[in-house]
Amino acid sequence: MDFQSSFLDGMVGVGDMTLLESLSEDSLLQNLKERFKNDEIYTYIGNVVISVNPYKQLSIYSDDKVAEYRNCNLYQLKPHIYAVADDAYQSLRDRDRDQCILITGESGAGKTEASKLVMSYVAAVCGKGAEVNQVKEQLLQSNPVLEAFGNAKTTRNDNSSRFGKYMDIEFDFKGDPMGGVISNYLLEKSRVVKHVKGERNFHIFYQLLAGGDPQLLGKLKLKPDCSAYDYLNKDSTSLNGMGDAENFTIVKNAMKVIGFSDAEVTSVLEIVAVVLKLGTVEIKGQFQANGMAASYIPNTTVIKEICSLINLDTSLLENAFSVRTVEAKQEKVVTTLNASQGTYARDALAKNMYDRLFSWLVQRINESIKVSEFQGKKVMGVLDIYGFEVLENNSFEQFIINYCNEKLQQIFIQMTLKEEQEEYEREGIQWTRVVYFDNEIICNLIEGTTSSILSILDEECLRPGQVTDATFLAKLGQQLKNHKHFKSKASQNDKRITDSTLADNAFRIEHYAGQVTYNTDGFLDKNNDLLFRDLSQAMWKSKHELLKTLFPEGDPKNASLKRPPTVGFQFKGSVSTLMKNLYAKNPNYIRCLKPNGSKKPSLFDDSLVKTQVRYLGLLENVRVRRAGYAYRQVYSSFLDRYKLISKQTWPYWKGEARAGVEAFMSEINYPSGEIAYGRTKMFIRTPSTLFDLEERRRKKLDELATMIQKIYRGWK
Ligand code: AD9
Ligand code: MG
Repeated sequence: MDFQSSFLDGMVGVGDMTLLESLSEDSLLQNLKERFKNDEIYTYIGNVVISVNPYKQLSIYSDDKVAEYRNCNLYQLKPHIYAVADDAYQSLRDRDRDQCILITGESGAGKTEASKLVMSYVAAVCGKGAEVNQVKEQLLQSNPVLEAFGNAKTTRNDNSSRFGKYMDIEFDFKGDPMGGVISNYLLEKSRVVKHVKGERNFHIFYQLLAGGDPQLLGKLKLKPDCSAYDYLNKDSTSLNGMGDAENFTIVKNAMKVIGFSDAEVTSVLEIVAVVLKLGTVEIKGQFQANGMAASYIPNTTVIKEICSLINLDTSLLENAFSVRTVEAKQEKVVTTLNASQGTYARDALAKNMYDRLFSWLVQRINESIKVSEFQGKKVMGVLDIYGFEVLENNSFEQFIINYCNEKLQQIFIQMTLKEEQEEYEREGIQWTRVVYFDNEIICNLIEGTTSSILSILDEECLRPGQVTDATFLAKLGQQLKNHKHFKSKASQNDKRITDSTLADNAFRIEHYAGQVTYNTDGFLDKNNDLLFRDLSQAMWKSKHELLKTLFPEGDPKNASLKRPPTVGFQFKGSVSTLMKNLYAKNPNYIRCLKPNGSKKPSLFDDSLVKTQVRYLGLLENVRVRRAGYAYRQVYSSFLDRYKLISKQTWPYWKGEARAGVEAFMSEINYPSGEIAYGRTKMFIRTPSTLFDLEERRRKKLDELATMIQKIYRGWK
């Protein structure tokens, strides 16, 4: 894709940063700032779009705008996300190339909004007709449903995606959407039972309580009051500008459009209610006659309500919270749980139930939007995954999220360089490779088959004997002490640790995006993600159809099922599949920036943006883009714009476009090497040459205007 010279006409700053006169981090930053202050939130680096979150509604997404970009001559249009969407769509439809839209940036930078804008643009410009419209609606309506169940308010973002999402939209040969497939990546399920002050649980809980009518709440045995539920932070239930009750109506409607039956919606809400209520089941400890601690439930009202909702014998659930059965060598050993183990079991059940419900929702949506295999299918993939996160306390979840972002950065580097190189080769132009920071070393540190953080974690999880988060950390320290991007105190010999902020139970990774310290507490547990068998068996015995299907391992027939793979192992597998999928497609990039940390409009925090510019490698991106030639354009468009500077080509040129360009360029004596003629495009090495051409064009336009005025006056 070649974005035309949108920096040219009445543009604030420079619309394509490959054309910055003097390139430095500061000039790049100033350009973004100047544009942002004028509500120009989109800026290009060649074919990459930088988007700065405006934190306010701009009038740039109207139907008129869609029409403008649709029939666009990109020539004079301002940079816009619609331009990328349009280019990707046209290339898919007319050039038969599968596309992917990669949206990256930190939490709150605007990825999810960007993905929705791309989807709505494509929906607006592709085919019409009743059937196609239904498909479009279903695809679009998957967003509110998945956001309700998978997004939550965090300190960084009121609507933070707590899962990763990749959606393939499938088109027929005409470019009409036929359906799609959604893949979901690791939901942050720990949020179900715990979240820090100022944050919230997943939106659906609040939506149900605020928007459910008395009859529904009565049926679900819920009170319309968040403070009645321990899993909902009592001090943080309001969400600025977002009405939970209104959103509940939107979600219910979206489920209907997708094709959920009333019974399915009820089943889903029953499980949501059960999860909420589990948090209020109080588990206490007592000593038995044999001196062993045992847990019990002093007040059985809630557990009875739960069991009536899921059609289960109360004693089965009570039992699952108070004992644990372990089968060893065909022998069953039953141990009693103390109060904290009982509470742990309760929370584990709530987290698993919600997580499995979420995956079921994705599958159910996929069933509705599924298309059977057909010839000539074209695909556009849209990736919206949780952004890079650095919190005060970073745990396993942040480790996984940041690992994923590391892989995305890798694919960005490889594909940008590859693409650039290929373009020069295609056009038959000489180019020297640019040195770019390659984060492969960090990816290997995390996911390598041996001596990587994930491999060591799995070893510890699978090793019999006394394994703890501390033994895991010690092993990391031993094996990785010489790694440039890793630090921990676990290794006594590590002389590099002079930093007192690195706690004994933590390790630090030097990510491409900066240092992050991870607290290892809970790593083993979260990676193992084992649910006591008593719990899954109890759930499977429930006569609640949906719930039962969520716990297949509870079926005695499946009792001999092998140990499920660890969370890290599974995640690595899905990331690798995702990467293969992305590599096979033509990439389009949207790189989102967060202008400030307080979610405010019109505030541009230089240092915050600078950090992001740095870690997104934007400066290198510009350098790569202009390492050879800063500007390139297909001959016909170039001729159209500049033909008026020469009498040879103005007003008409009858020959080939390339010959026309060569004709007028030969009249100007640019230094040798400044211009190169490729097979379909012409290339300009430095921005000042382009500006010179622009200046010549402007003068010519002025002359023409004066001439016309004279003629006009002569007439009068
Ligand atoms: V996270 O990694 O999921 O926590 P995102 O997805 O990058 O994050 P999101 O798209 O949710 O961020 O944007 C955060 C908020 O910024 C939105 O809820 C909007 O209020 C605001 N936003 C983002 N983009 C735009 C925009 N183009 N126009 C107006 C925007 N507001
Ligand atoms: Mg998001």
